[in-house]
Amino acid sequence: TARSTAIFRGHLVVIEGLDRSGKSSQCQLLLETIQASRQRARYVKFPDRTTPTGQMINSYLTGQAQQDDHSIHLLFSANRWEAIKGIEEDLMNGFTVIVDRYSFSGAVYSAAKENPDLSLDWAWYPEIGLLKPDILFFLDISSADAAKRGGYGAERYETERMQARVRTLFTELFQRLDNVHVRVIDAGRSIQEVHQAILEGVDELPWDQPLDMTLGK
Ligand code: T5A
Ligand code: NA
Repeated sequence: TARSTAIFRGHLVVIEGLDRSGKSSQCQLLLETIQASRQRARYVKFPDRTTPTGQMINSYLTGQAQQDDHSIHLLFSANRWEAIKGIEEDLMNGFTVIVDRYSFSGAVYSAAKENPDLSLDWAWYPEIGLLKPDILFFLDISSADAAKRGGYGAERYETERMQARVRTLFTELFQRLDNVHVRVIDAGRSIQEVHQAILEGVDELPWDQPLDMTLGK
């Protein structure tokens, strides 16, 4: 039978990774490639520093403001929750939504602070019930390769000790979340090679799956 005018929803594609692993570069390339093939796509970055919660987060990250560890953690989470309805609408309108950092960064960076009252479990909890990505690409890079891309910047979490803990915790979190489709990508390769690896994963995604709001359940 002829395929009717059924419009499939877009894919929720999340790109996570260590600092300077090339997330933003890859999101941009993926966006361009999808749009060049005449499909609809949008780019979303977390934290979104433009909203009121995002402005508070930005002040914290740049050292202009102090925050309790739990309080800043919940602001990062709120910054996602306030965006999720819009993302859902875009997906239902057929846009592939490319997300630059998501709940996984959210849990891992807070838990990496070694605050005994802020475990990975505690940090994950506020993310439960957000949209589950159709695929999550984890851009993995050794600290040596990352260092070649320029020194750490001035923002709060950009220290070697913090980065090492973040890497360990990402692995721990992915092991726990056995229903999330995670693909680890060697991000030490050229920008084009990494792009090809991501495209292969995106091209394999089915088009007929319902939206899944069960992240972490
Ligand atoms: N955070 C975030 C939380 O604590 N909780 C949360 O909930 C969230 C969402 C800000 C901080 O907030 C934390 C995590 C962060 O510490 P951010 O704004 O995403 O988060 O951080 P950014 O500084 O924007 O991102 P990164 O520094 O991690 O950079 P990217 O996006 O990974 O890397 P990109 O693409 O900008 O590339 C970096 C450099 O490397 C080059 C690029 O040209 C660029 O110069 N490059 C390559 N060079 C060689 N080979 C390749 N394959 C390359 N790919 C890129
Ligand atoms: Na970035």
